[in-house]
Amino acid sequence: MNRSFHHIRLYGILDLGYVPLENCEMMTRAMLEGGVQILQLRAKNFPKESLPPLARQIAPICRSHDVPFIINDYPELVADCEADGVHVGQDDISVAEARRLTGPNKIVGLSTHSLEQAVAAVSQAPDYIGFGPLFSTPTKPDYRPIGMNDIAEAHRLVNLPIFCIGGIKRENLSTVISSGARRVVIVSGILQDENPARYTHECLELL
Ligand code: TZP
Ligand code: MG
Repeated sequence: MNRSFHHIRLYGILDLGYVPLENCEMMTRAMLEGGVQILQLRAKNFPKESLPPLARQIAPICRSHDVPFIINDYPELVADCEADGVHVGQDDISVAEARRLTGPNKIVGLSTHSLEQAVAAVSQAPDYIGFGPLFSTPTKPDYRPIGMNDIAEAHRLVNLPIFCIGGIKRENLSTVISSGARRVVIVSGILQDENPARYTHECLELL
């Protein structure tokens, strides 16, 4: 598995809030076919034990596309999920603790919700950060949107791969890019489109 983020522009999340279990494999294939370059399984409100069996269906599909597979929230499940890494939030355990739990050579990503948090993230040395939500989004309803004004400054100050996230759609992606974004996460835009592979591909073209 190539763990460099150099080429990675588009991050897709298989969010079980949008995708019924029986459609997960099909949706994974569509996202990968469309060109998602890193893929996360996000299963808020699902029992922890239900993750590994599902993840082990998704992992080989990602591997066959040479796309890193990340699970949300549970560093201790990375090995059991056959995942390449974990994504943790500001209120979760530290990046260092997550690395200890995943074991060596795994990806650890960290959410940030302000310029200050993005700058502070550098000392934790995650493999990448999420930066947002830029816009209000039903995928993460309880967070105040931070807008696009700090995107360029975050890229100047933070020497980590930065994935802008939150309310990004094909329709506003050009504006987000013009504001300084180089990498993005798109969740509901992809998952709710009638043709997720095409939608993904069109977003990737813009990046
Ligand atoms: N973290 C910050 S915003 C967000 C997460 C997980 C949700 C992004 O989802 P969408 O549907 O692309 O707005
Ligand atoms: Mg979390």
